[in-house]
Amino acid sequence: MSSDIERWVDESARVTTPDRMYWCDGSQREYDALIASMLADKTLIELNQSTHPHCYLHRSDPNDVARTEQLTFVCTQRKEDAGPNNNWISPAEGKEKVRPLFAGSMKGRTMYVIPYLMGPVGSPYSKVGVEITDSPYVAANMHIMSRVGTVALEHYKASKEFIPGLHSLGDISPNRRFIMHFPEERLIWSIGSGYGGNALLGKKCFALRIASFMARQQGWMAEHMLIIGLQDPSGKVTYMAAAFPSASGKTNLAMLVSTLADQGYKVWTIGDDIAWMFIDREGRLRAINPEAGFFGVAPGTGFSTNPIAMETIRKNTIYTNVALTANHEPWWEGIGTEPGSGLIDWQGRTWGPGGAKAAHPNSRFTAPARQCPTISPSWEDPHGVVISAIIFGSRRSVTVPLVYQAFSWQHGVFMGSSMGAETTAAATGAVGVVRRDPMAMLPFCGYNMADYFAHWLEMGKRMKDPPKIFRVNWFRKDASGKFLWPGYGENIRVLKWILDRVEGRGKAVETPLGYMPTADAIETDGLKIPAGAMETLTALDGHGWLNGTVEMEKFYRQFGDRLPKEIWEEHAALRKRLVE
Ligand code: SAT
Ligand code: MN
Repeated sequence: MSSDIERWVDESARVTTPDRMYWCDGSQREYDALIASMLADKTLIELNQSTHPHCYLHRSDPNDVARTEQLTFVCTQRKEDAGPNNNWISPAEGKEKVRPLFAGSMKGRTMYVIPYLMGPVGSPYSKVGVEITDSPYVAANMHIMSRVGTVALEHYKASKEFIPGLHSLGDISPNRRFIMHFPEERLIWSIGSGYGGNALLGKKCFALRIASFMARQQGWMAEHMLIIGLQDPSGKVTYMAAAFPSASGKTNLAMLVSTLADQGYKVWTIGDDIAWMFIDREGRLRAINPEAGFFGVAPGTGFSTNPIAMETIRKNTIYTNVALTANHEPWWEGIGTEPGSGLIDWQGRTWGPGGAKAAHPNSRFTAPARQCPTISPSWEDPHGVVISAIIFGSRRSVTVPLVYQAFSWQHGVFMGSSMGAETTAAATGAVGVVRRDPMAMLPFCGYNMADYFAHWLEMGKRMKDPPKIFRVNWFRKDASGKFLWPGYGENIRVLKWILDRVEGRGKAVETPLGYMPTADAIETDGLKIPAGAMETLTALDGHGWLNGTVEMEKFYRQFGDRLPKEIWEEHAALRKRLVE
C-alpha cells in the first residue's frame, strides 16, 4: 500500500473520527455485504427478486435529490482562474469554512476507503481516485460506476498519482452542504449530501471538474459527452461523441434502437455521460468512457422509449427515489406500464392517481455498463475509439433546427460555446429556463470557461483532421406545445445524415447557421410526423437567432478580455450572415 494514500487516509480519519475504517477491495463479496448492511438498517428496500434479481431501492432525504450548483465551488488561488462560470472562494477560506463540518462528522459511522480507477484497466488514459466516505450507499454505487479496489491500486503502482476525494454525509442539511474542488492541488471535499453527482466523487467532481482542469494543463479533453459507435450497412463503425445537459436524453441516445435496422444501421454504446479524449500519434482524437456504469434518469425511460436501458436495469441495479408497486417492482412516470393499485411514491407515501409525481423527476438507476445489450465490443479498449463527429444538443422548444453542421472546427467551437439549454430537474432550481450551457459543461468545467474555449480551439489546431462538429435539437415544439420530432429510435435518421457528412456524401445547403440537410437528405420513409413538421424543423428562424446572438453577447461579456478573439469573430460573422 502506498504511504501517500495511507497518510491522507490517516489524516482524514483523525479529523472525521469514524468508529471503524474499511478498505474496499472491489469484490462481489464486499458489494453483497454493503447491500446486506443497508437492508438491515433499512436504507435499502429489497425489490422483487424474481423479476428484478439483485435490485434495490434507496430513498434519499427529500431535500437531497439533485446536484446543488449553488453549493458547488471551484477554489483556485485566483478568482479569475475559476471564472464567472463557477462559484469561487479561495482554497484557504474554502478549507476554513468546510473543515469544521468534517470535524467528528463520521463519529458512530464506518469510514469506507474506496480506491477506484476511472477508465479501462490497462489504459494509458485511465486515472486513479480514492474516495473516503461514510455512506455505504455511496460505496455500493461506486462499485457499479467505477472499477474499485485492487485494479485501481495496481494502476496506482505504475502511475504514482491519485485524486483524493473526502466525502461525508454530515447531517444532510442544505445549510451545511458544500461540494468543494481544489483543482490546483487536485483535491475534492464534499459534505452534506448523499446524492449522485454531489457524492459519487469519481463522476462530476473528478471525471469532469478536476479532470477538465488537468486536461487543459496536459493537452487532452474531459467532456460531458456520451460515446456511440454507428454501424453502417457494410459493417463499418464510426464513433461519435455527443454533449447534452443533464437529463436531456444522453442515455437514450447512447442506447438508441435504430428504426433503420433493416437497412443495416445500428448503434453501439460506449458511454452515456463522460468522455475523456486524447490526441494520438497520428493526430486523431481518441475517446474512452472513464465510467463503468450508468447513473441514468428513470422517468421517461420505458419499454417503448428505451428498451435497451430497461433490459440493462433489470438486474444488479440500485434505484434511487423511484416509486414502488404493490408487487415490489420499481415504477416511474413514462415506464410504459400501469402502476396498479397500492403504489408507494418516492417518499414512501401511498400514491393516488392525479396526485404529485410518484417518482421524483430526477430519480435514478445505477447499473453496470457490461449488462447493456448494445455495449460496444470496444468499450474497454485501452486505446479508446477514434472520434469522427462531435455533436452538441440541448432542449430548445423554439428557434434551434433539428440538425446542422459547423463550417469548421473554429465555427463548431463557437456553436458549442453559445449553446442555450432549457434547465432540467438534474439540478435544484427552476426547470425549463433557458441559460447558456456551453458544451453542456457549465456546471462541470473546473476552470474559467474563456480558457476552456481557448483550449478547444488549441486542440483543433493540434489534430490532423479534427472531427466534424454538429448541433442537434430533438426537442422543438409546435404552437400547441407538442414535440415536432419523434426522437428516440428515429434519431438514427439524423445520425445517418451526420455519418453521410463525415464521409463526404450527405447533401447540404449553406445557411447562416451552418450546413443544413437538403429537404431530401434526411430519410423520412416510414417516419410518422405531422405535415409540415420537417419544414419547421429545418426552417431558419432569423429573428429568433438574432435575439439569440444578443443573449450570447451578454454571456460572453462576463469573460472580459479573456474570451478568445476567435469567439467574437464567429459571433460577428453569424450576426452578419443573419442580417445579410
Ligand atoms: O447527478 S449527476 O451529476 O451524477 C448526473 C447529472 O446531473 O448529469
Ligand atoms: Mn451528466
